[in-house]
Amino acid sequence: MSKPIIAVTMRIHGKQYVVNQDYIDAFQEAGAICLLLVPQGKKELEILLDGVDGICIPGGMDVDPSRYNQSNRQSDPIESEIDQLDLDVLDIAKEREIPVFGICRGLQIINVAWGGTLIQDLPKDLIDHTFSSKNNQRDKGHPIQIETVGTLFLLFGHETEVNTYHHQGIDRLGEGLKVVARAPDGMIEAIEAPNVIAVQWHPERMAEHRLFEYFVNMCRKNG
Ligand SMILES: [Mn+2]
Repeated sequence: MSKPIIAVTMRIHGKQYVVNQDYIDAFQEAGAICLLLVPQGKKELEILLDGVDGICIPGGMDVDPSRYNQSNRQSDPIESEIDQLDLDVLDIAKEREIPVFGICRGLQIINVAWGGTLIQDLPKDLIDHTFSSKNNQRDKGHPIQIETVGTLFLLFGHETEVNTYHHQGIDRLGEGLKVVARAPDGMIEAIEAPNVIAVQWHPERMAEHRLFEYFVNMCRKNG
């Protein structure tokens, strides 16, 4: 069985392009080949994405709120070059119907690319969505309730526990996206659309990798 190629967008740390190894390990264990993308022109990205079977938009910094026409209220840090990279790649994915898997910031910028907005700094009164990062809990954070439609329900059933490392979240949902999971405080924790699945938690840091296996298989069928 041939291995699908999954392109993963990189992040910036100081003067270095970086990618968290957990994503690469998870995709490779699920049977994929990883191609890493750095910021560059959209035409160059179009060339690199020829023959790519799937795209992962991983976690990272906050999206510049000017991308959804809002002034900055505690969106920090932001990195315009990385926003442009993710948005260009998503644009190409939409046009070519390449499957997309969004994780944390990935879910947030997918929502922005589909015309939605973000909550720039989540209130912490009911659930502290930064909980896992403070307590180093890779598999625990809060439960999510899963809608019976969509892929997530097939993988996890009505409810599961996820980690939580985010201070932003979806406010107004982008057009054409469907909410498939929420935290008990109402926070949107997963969205789907044709060829798109995105989650607000970090499945690459968890012990089980059902989502990666599902996504890699989905890309295999497409290719
Ligand atoms: Mn959360």
